[in-house]
Amino acid sequence: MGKPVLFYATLSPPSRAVLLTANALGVELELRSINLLKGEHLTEDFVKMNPQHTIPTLIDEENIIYDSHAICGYLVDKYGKDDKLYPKDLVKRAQVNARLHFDSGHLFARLRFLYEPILYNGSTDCSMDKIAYIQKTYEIMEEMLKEHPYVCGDDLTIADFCCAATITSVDEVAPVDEFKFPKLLAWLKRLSELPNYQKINQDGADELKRIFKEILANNRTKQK
Ligand SMILES: N[C@@H](CCC(=O)N[C@@H](CS)C(=O)NCC(=O)O)C(=O)O
Repeated sequence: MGKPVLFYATLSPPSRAVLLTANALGVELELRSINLLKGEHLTEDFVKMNPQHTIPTLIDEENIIYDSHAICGYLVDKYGKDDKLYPKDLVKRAQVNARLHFDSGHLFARLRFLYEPILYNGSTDCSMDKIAYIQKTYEIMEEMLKEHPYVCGDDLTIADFCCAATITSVDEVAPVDEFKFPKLLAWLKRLSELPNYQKINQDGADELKRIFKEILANNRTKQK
């Protein structure tokens, strides 16, 4: 049986969430890099595979799975030695799913709302409104982490990987105030101590923020 194939980019937060999951499970993936800025996700073949033309996209034994949250859960269910990262218990799983939807529908959605027009459409709209809208999600995260070290309680789950991959990709543009969000910062530090975290997540997150600022500056120059 061949390795599962992952179409991904190190700049992409949801791709990095999948890589963090695979790393935690010890699953080897065959990595195929996709350059979104060059439109490599819009080819006929890619769209046939994933009509949403998003990365990450996984092929495992001819099955195509997309959406990072679905992929992370799938990898734990299929390859995990146990269910710690994505519990099978009905209530615990529902709680992890809720946090995965929180990433998808709030954290990542707000990052996307700010980043995409600037990265792809020449926009210069990096308004305080959009930044504050992202920072509103930090308030929710701070509450989630009030009594526990991880977003779903005492144990690390795939929801931590997904939320962290997003926040680390935007936290310089929408800064995390150390006085308002001490639990959130402590959680990020806790995750940063995971094996290979720097290489798998932080380097790509830092590069995305650097590129975002560079493209924003270029867009502003062109608009003058
Ligand atoms: N909910 C999806 C979002 C994936 C997503 O939007 N990925 C971006 C890159 S970070 C992408 O592929 N954008 C290209 C497009 O939407 O056409 C997931 O978690 O996988």
